[in-house]
Amino acid sequence: MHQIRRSVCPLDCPDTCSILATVEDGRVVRLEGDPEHPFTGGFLCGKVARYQERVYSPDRLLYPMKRVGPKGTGRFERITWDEALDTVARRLASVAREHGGEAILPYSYGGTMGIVQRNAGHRFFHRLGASRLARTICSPAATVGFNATVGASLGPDPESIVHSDYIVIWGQNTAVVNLHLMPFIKKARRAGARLVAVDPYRNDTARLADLHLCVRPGTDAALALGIMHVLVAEGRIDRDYVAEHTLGFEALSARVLAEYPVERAAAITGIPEEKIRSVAREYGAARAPFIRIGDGLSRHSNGGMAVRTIACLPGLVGAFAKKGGGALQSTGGSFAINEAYVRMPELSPPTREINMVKLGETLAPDFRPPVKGLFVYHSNPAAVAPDQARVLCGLRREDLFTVVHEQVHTDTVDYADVALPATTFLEHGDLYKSYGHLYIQKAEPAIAPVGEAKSNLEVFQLLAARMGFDEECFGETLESQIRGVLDVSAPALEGIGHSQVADCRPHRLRVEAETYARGFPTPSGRLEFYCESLARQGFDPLPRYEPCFQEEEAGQGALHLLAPPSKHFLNSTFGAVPSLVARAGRPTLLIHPDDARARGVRDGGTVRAHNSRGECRLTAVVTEDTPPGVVVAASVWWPKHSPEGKGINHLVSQKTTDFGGGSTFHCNLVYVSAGSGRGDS
Ligand SMILES: Nc1nc2c(c(=O)[nH]1)N[C@H]1C(S)=C(S)[C@@H](COP(=O)(O)OP(=O)(O)OC[C@H]3O[C@@H](n4cnc5c(=O)[nH]c(N)nc54)[C@H](O)[C@@H]3O)O[C@H]1N2
Ligand SMILES: Nc1nc2c(c(=O)[nH]1)N[C@H]1C(S)=C(S)[C@@H](COP(=O)(O)OP(=O)(O)OC[C@H]3O[C@@H](n4cnc5c(=O)[nH]c(N)nc54)[C@H](O)[C@@H]3O)O[C@H]1N2
Ligand SMILES: [Mo]
Repeated sequence: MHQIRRSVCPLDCPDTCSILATVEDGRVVRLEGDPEHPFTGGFLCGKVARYQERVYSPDRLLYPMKRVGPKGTGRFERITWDEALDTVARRLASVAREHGGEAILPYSYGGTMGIVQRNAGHRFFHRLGASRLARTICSPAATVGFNATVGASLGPDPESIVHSDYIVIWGQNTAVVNLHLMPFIKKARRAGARLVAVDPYRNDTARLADLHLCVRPGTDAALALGIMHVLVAEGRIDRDYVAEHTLGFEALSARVLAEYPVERAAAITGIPEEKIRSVAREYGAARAPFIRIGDGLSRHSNGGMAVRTIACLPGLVGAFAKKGGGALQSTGGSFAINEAYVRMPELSPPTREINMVKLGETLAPDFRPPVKGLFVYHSNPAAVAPDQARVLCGLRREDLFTVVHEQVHTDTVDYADVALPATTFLEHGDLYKSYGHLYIQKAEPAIAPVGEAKSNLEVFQLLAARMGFDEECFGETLESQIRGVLDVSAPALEGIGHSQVADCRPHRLRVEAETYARGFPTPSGRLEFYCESLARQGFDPLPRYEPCFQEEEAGQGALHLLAPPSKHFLNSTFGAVPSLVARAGRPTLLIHPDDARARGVRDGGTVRAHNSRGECRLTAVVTEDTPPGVVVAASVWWPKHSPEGKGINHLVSQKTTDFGGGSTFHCNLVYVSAGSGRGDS
């Protein structure tokens, strides 16, 4: 007997697919894309289509465990939930008593994007008076930068891209990370749209494009300013739109005319002048140009300003007012739901905030006041966080009590004092929004929890009870929290309440495709070429280009490392699926033939990549897909699946972005040498 259950992909990906799960005898045997969901369009990516392998993986944590070997060795003994919860509650209470609540750090990110489960720990840690975590590892620079120009990440509706005649994918490997947008792009191209990709290497998406602008990493703002120069100098501006809907055009045009002639933009970006001119002319002439801005390009020290600058382009040509035009960074701002309802920030005393990008620094023995208790859930910092050597060093500290609530036996679990088994999305319910489309959907569990796994919500409810937190909110059901999240009066949510989402089908927000048609949610109500609020924070109020590195940082032979997502993984989530790990092969480094030759590196050989933070070994792929000076390592491998247990994030720094304190995964210099084994350099 089999049944089809509706579900939603909980992974941190813009596509948020609607899923049909086939269940036989209580086991999930097949997952398929929901044909009724307009964005999912009836298919899943190659990763999630195999998610059932992950549910029943030999790496799955099935019961609570306590550590019996040295930290990092992953040796555990089974314990009961009662013993686990008692231990965790007792240890957290003693840390709080001896060192203060701030000595406890919750660390969580995007393992599940479900609104209730993702936020279920917040009220607990707020009540505990723990340090607050600034969840910055992904895209704050892009969000802050985009919003400085247009006010909020509202859209346009990604589905409207079918009406565009000129599509620019800027800093995103869409065919890998936003796969379900591709059918819409294909449709637009069938109707004649041109596709341009702006990326420092020829990724899977650039390969499909009509034109690939191979920009030097971290120089996108200069490219956008060069394009603006052409638009202004040649009068390819929508004057009426500019006058009515934008702020600061005179100042912007003075700057681009004086400071960003095409020759300068070409010298900075490495893109020939003629290409910059022709792209600017095509962009200016297009009926409805659409720019898909990836968060990838924002993971540089100058990334926020780069995104803000690109977001100005549609303002010059009036593209936001055209069906199929505009610039899309995220649709997240359109979901007017009340997530604070789950988080309850009002429970927190004024505690310090710790930037998650700086976990390595935070766990160092000299950090004051110290962190003595760490609670990791739905994140895998031992694999995904920057400056891996520092992170692992911190996790090894004997005086740090570490709890890890996880589905599978990750590297982070290896460092836990107590490991708790977590349910997957097929085993718990939740409400899901998206950052890449405009549908909201609820999901019920498709199967019973595997082993003794418990959801985030259950774990924090049980712990709250053990800690003696007797406020009613610590017993609040999932249903009641979903009701609270949706209980807002916003036009986008009209007719989408608790009882409507109960059908577990996708519900489209009540928003228009041209999301800024009624004005921009900026302080001036206009698209801000000139942004006063940036000026108040000490930034340049106008778009500008600032180099990522100082000259002296780039020593001889340094190469620019990009560490973007792999097609076979989603962050580190699929390290627990052997068939996907096998497909991904081994950790590789794309390197240009000239750079390979100069270093005696051969295709398929082992290379050592290193910098002041550490080193790791990878297999060289010698290819012209990457230009001279740039190397690319698809991520994120589990360190324990990497040579010598060292992942690429050994080479990534804890440096943060200009806006928002974000991560800089693509803004690192490395040295590469040929080498086969340990010890050579
Ligand atoms: N298969 C798969 N899908 C995923 C993920 C995954 O790991 N695997 N991760 C998910 C998550 S958490 C996120 S946040 C999103 C990520 O999605 P986005 O951040 O929107 O896009 P990415 O493709 O990660 O961005 C990486 C691309 O940016 C390019 N890039 C790097 N530096 C620059 C630059 O200076 N200029 C320009 N123009 N481009 C640059 C890289 O070369 C690469 O092609 O994807 C989600 N989807
Ligand atoms: N080199 C490099 N590093 C990167 C990136 C990159 O592009 N390159 N991308 C960065 C980005 S954009 C991001 S967003 C981060 C993402 O980093 P993370 O959010 O840490 O993402 P994952 O590595 O997928 O880890 C999520 C973990 O949560 C667990 N999990 C899933 N659901 C649940 C649940 O309901 N409860 C509990 N308790 N656990 C659950 C999963 O088993 C998984 O191990 O990585 C960053 N790291
Ligand atoms: Mo992310």
